[in-house]
Amino acid sequence: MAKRLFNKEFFIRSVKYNVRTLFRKEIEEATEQQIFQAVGYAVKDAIMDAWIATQKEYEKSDPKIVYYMSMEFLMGRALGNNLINLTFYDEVKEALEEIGLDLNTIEDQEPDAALGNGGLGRLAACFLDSLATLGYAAYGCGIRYRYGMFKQQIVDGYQVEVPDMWLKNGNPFELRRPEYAKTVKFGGYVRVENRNGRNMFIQEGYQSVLAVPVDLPIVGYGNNVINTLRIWDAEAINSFELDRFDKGEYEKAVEQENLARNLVEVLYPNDNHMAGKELRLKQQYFFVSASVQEAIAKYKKKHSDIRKFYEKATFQLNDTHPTVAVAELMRILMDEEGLEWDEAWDVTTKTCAYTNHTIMAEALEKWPIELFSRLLPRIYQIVEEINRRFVNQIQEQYPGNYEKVKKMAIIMDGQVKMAHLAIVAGYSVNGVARLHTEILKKQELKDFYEMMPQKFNNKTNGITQRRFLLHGNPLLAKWVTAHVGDEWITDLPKIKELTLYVDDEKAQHEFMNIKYQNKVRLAKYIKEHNNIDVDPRSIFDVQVKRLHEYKRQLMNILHVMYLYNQIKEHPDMDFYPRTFIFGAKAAAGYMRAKLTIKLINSVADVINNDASINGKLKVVFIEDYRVSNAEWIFAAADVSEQISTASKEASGTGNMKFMLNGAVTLGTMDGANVEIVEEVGEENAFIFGMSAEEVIALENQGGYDPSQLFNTDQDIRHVLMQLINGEYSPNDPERFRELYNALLVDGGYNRPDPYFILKDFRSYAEAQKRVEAAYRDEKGWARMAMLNVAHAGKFTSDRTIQEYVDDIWKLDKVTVELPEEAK
Ligand code: CBF
Repeated sequence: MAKRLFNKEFFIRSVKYNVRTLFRKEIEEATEQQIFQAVGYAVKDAIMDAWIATQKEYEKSDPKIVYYMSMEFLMGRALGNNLINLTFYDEVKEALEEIGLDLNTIEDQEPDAALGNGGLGRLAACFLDSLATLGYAAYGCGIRYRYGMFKQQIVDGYQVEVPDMWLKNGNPFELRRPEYAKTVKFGGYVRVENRNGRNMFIQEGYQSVLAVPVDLPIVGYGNNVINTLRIWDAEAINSFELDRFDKGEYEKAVEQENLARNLVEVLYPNDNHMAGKELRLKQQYFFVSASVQEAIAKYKKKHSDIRKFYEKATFQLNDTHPTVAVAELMRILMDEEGLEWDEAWDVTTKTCAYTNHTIMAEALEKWPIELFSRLLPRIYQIVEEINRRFVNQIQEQYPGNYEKVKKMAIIMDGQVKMAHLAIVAGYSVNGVARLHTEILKKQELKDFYEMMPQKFNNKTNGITQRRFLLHGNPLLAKWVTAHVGDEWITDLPKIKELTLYVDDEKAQHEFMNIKYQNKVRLAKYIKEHNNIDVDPRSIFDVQVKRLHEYKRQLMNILHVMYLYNQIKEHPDMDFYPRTFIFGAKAAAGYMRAKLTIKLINSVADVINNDASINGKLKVVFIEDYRVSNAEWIFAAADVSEQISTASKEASGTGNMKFMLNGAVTLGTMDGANVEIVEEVGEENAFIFGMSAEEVIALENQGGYDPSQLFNTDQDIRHVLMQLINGEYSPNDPERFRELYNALLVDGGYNRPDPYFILKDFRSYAEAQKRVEAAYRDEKGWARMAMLNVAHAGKFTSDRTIQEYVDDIWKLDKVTVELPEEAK
């Protein structure tokens, strides 16, 4: 990979200059935050030439562009990642050391750009990294939320949500582009006017808001390609209507300003769950309308025939959240560009493609027609017409079958079903792991699959190795490069050559030593943040992800309670020391999830303070799990807990990050775990529990009766009783009754234990035993962990993106040359 030249003197001068001009200080006087800002601006400067060159190249070669539309981009920190991809990281570190600054400390000053909830948003961020690295023209289109994902504080064991003021010190990497602002209209009514025999639809009496783009650079690895993440900010068009104020209409005078402020105020912190709020729909239309307008404006700069728009642009809808894009594109094509319905539909259905990320019923977006039509009157008319035509099509294909209409219509029972709209208007519908796509085809979207099988395809998720190995785990990254060369950075399957070393004792030793050092690094973090001493020689067993019942953190902590009972009952039993590490945010209104966090912390309190068990067991809940601390956590893990109820986790991507960092999967045959096991071999993972087919079959029978297990299995009974006898809540024995009831009485869907925690418990405990036994065999474990790294090649997002390009988007690669003076 060609390395760009780095001019150390120039960089140092630039940092010093920035400190002076931004803060009127010399470097010695500046705060750490100010230094971060100064370094950030210097790095943005270093990016600028390539950013301009990339835009020029795109203008010249006019490639097809993918617009990746997403409500969420969970970017994390930019500084370190940008340096890594510029291939300047070590040079900048050295340069800063020369002037007495430490890059790691500076990196720590940067707040995470947490414009996402979890997997879906982080996937979008990995995709942008891969698109730039592979040299494809792409825009990420999203929202510049003023407050991102909330900061989590743990107070007395409970989660407390604190606003995430990520922009409070400014963001050195962003670029505001008011010259490309767009107007977005809400509400009012549609007046129809006949002009020269053609009906014109004119929206009147609306409220409008200005969408102002703010661009962030997306640096490709070592290739001069800088793509753009365009996040839209909102501004009032007439910020303050003085005449209205003079007339005493104070509220009306500030209405526009309020609309703008509220629109982009905050990210809804719901993962796999629909918020159903009016403001959320407004947010969706806001960024989608602005992005579609922008895409069309860009196209029209070079092309006159709007009927061929799809040859130069494609919209990937990241879940159903941006699905209004379908109707917005139809609106612009018909009402502004003058196309007839059929022509506009032809363009739209060749432009939009949809990714489904979940089968969880509560995540499927449905909007009441009253709300939808009031907020987006013209868009609603268009959706109604799409629905009318689609229902006709169903009736033609399945005459007299009203069940089909009921199941598949876009508008039904007073609701607009966004997934149906996305499928009907999209030219591609993809799931995110093989198993998930099969479930979509055979179960959740069966009727659609039968009617339009050609649209369905699978794109197993991936992750970027540049952030999650090269940046997050420098020790391992260097070691891998020393053994197999550095091509893995842009060609991850090359990492397979590590298999040559898995039986080499020296390599095993080095590998385990690196893991140990990473465990020491995490242990220090835990000591600083949790004031808990953990032993880096113990097994680090980690479950970090959003808190959701289907992900079964509750099963994990019940098992910890069971192990603790075992140690207490048999103090002399042979037990390999274990550290169970959790990290998870719960949606603010998700009470059972929040109670699970409290339970984990309560169990941690008891176990960590019980001197009688000699530190054999430790439990840690890492506060505010996010991208930046995740990088350290993956690097330090021995065991990767991927224990969702089979069929429920569409893919998972944490599972891939752990694997790449040499943690062994303890999991169910769910989501991408299936493919991980396929790559690494079942003997190099710990698989347990019901299969997806078994789960679905049992669900279709209405569930099962866990009281049988409660009555016959003493260990299970014991831990369940501890939920209600005050063992972990002596001041309030009833505190965890809700969790007990969910398992034994009703946990939702009118049944006990809907996520089969107790049903899978024994099998899970048995798999945990196998983990312990395997870990005792040091060489065997090293081999297994190394094999996981070696077989992670498939799970790079570079592979996923190449598949999207080949099968869906059909983009051409672009190469960017820097002008001589910038080299
Ligand atoms: O596809 C990316 C991820 O998306 C989710 O996080 C989501 O929000 N629907 C899924 O839950 C994950 O399984 C999936 O990996």
